[in-house]
Amino acid sequence: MEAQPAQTPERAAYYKRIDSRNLAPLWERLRGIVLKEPQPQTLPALWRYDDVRPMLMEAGSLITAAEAERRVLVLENPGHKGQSRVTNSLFAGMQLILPGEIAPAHRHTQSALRFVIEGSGAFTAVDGEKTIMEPGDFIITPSWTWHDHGNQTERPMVWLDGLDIPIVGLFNTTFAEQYPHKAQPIGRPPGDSLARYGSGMLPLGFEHKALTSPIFRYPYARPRESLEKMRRVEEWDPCHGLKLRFVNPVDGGYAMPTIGTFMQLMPKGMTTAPYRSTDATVFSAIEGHGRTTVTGIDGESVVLEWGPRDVFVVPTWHSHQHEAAADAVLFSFSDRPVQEKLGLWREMRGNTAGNGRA
Ligand code: GTQ
Repeated sequence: MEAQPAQTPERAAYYKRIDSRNLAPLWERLRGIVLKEPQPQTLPALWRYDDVRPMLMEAGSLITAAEAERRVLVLENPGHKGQSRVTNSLFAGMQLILPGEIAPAHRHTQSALRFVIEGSGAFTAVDGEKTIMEPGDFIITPSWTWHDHGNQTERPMVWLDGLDIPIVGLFNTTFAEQYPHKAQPIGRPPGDSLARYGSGMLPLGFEHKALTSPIFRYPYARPRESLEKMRRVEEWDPCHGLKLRFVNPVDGGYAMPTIGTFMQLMPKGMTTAPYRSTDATVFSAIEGHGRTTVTGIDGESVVLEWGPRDVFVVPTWHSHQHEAAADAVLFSFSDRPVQEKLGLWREMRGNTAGNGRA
């Protein structure tokens, strides 16, 4: 890189003068905006569920779901304080619905995923269909669909929310509105979308114009069983163990247009090979425990120790290695579909130096 241009009184006076005309010298800015490689502000971070849960329950006694609209503790990345984001491009939060509560119906252009952490049998209603939530389920609220959440069970229900709020913010394309009633009318039986679209088949003549998968709920049992069967052939990916991608059955693409979702299994004792990619990733541990060593571009390492229900973040272009102390299953999500569509996504496997592109 070229050295920073020298500062002279003439130049300084000139910069000041052009600033009043809303002009700026690129040669003073270039090094800060066109970087040789990513320098994310996002920090590696971990939220232990045992720490978060009591605080979430405390929120449950401070405010109702109805008053809060969404009773969510934002998982705010310490590198993005005050910005309500878990990575530069994504939002994450822990949402609590207590027995008898309804989080009122609304819709927004932001897409949401729910990854169920605790409780059983509460529902989220999307587009006239109630979707029952069970631990480990991945559930989708597509952009601009009415959704309300309700809990008619005896126990609190907690899930991890992932939304593309910062992406929609970047484009200034946010729209939101309240439904005139607390809950939307239900027009189809629970599980209807999974029955129609989630069996490796599609109804004849089915045309789907939306960009999001028509399946609202991907129950945990299915990918879990796939991983269990697949492990028998011992074809481990050195960087990921066994890693599956949730797909939209209509086109084989990601289940959501802006957020990629994944589930992986690593057998007890596995240490994955170093891996980095341009999509900062949010992990939610489901089974097992282990640790992830995350190494930044400056070579500094952080060790994140995780167990079931913990959430952790690996920032963009940070090399990481997982060590599974017991058979471990991780759910994860990132903005990878967006990066791929824009031709920006890169990965680097192993320790080789370079920028991941020949
Ligand atoms: O459930 O609709 O975590 O609108 C943030 C914004 C959840 C939701 C969040 C939302 C929702």
